Amino acid sequence: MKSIFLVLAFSTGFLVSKAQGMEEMWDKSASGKEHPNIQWFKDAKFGMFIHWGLYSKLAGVWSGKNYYGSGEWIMNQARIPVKDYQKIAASFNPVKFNAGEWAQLAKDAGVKYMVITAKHHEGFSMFDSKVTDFDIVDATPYKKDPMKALSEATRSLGIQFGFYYSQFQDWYEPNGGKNTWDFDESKKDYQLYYQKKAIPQLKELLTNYGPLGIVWFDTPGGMSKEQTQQFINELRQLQPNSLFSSRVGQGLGDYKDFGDSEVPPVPIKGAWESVYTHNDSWGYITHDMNFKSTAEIIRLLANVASKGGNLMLNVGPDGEGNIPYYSVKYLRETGAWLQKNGESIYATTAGFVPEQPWGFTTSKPGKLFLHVVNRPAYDLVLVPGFKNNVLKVYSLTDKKNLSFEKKGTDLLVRMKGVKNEQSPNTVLVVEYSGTEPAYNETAPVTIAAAFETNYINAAFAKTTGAAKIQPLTYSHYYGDWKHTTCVTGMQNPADGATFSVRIIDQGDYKLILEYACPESRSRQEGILEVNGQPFLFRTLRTSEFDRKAPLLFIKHPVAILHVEKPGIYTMTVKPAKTGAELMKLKSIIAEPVQ
Ligand code: FHN
Repeated sequence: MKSIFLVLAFSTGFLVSKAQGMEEMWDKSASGKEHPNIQWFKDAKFGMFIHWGLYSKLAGVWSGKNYYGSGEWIMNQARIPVKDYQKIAASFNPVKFNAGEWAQLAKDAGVKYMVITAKHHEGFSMFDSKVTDFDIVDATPYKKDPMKALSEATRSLGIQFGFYYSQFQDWYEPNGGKNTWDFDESKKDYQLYYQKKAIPQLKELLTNYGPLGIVWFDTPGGMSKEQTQQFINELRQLQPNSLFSSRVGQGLGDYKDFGDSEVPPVPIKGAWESVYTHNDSWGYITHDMNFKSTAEIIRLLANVASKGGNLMLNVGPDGEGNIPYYSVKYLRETGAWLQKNGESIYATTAGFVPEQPWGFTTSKPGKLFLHVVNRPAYDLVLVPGFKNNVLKVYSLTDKKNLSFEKKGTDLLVRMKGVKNEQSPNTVLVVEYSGTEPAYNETAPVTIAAAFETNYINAAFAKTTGAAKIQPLTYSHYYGDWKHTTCVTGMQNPADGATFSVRIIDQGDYKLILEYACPESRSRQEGILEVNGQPFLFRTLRTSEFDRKAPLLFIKHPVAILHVEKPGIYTMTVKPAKTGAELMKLKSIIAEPVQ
């Protein structure tokens, strides 16, 4: 009876057919109502994403041409007709797939949950579906359901298992979203596609593969808020404990997913996740070797955890079922680091001390974890704004007690003797008494001579006039999204970006502006003011902002600042005259002059 009601609601012919903007593609807003089963997710902190499909066999090549960027989009990039694309299934035979090995890799990597693509935009089902013949059991020589084995193997190692499902985009289906090269988008009946394929398949996934920790939806579309709510209600009945990601759409998800490869610049309340490729593509591409190193993965994990979120890192197995060599290698090395330092990541919350030149902080009751990713010269770690009484400080891996002193609310920790072990992230633990203080949003940014480079990021600016802090999203290769928070909109002297900084050490500092500026708006005069002392500069050209192209930033040294008296300084960047936008300011950089 209920599903007929759903049909009724859906068949009101609610057709939507317009290009998906960034906001739509990535619904970052979650319902805000905490799901009763959310805590495991919040404590998990680290997940494995797996993009696997027919595109994995193409490996970024079609008709002898190499494609760059999201390999899972090759059917779209190359405008491959369904009649040609479906033929790939006939030779898709992942004989090297081994569920136990994949699950063991997840275990060795230290991830707490795994999400794999049951069906991506290409419309091919990587599971045994009775709803279509375009699936791995009916359409390929493999004739087995890898998802059955993988879900069991993963759960048997205590790792939560979930499915990614492209609920709106389906380039195989005449009424599915976004195949505009075979089908006329304006004539599609998305509701029919939801009725005939998406919903029945999701019911299969929520019925035949045991308890799912997560259902990861993506690029929502074709449904109103009411229809999305009914869609969720229907599926929720099958697995009330399963968490639905925010890209179910309409702000109705159980937790928030940021844009691809995006980390917010400051802590975010509630459950949220950052998703990253391991190289520049989600799906396997033979010629994409730009893998993030173990150090990059560990630092990214600490960065995300320090803002209270989860990192779900992707791997893209090839058409045979092999996980790329560097993904296996670097994930295992990450797991080895988590073996020794996991306490500073798993089940932590955002650190109450903002990002510092030396690194990030994460929290547990009575403990602040200092993630030292840039070891300070003379091994002295300054933790500003530490009001609580410190009981002891020690290095996490060898529990070696460290000497420390408090000067006012400055906690100074001596790392002397802490073995470096070439670790990309050395964790120190500060145990303190009293309740955990709130995150200090107004804390000045620290600048210290102990670091070759001190960044003052745009996110920490106080803006005046028309200036605003704006996250800019653009891409390098196709679908390989980048995000940079900048101060934009500075067009006259009243539009400024002001930063409160705390300069710890006396001495000279080279001040460098990091910005983007198109030729058409370059050669404009600007002012960098430090405690009222003006330094003039004229902007240099880099590139125009274009979502489909890299945004190039220049590091433009504009002044030497002599600091006689350490303390709080105010730095302001603004146009010298009224004109076009002065720049897209990414950061001010302070480098101690040796
Ligand atoms: O279009 C997809 C893309 O192929 C990939 O699945 C990512 C993963 O977050 N989501 C969409 C783009 O944001």
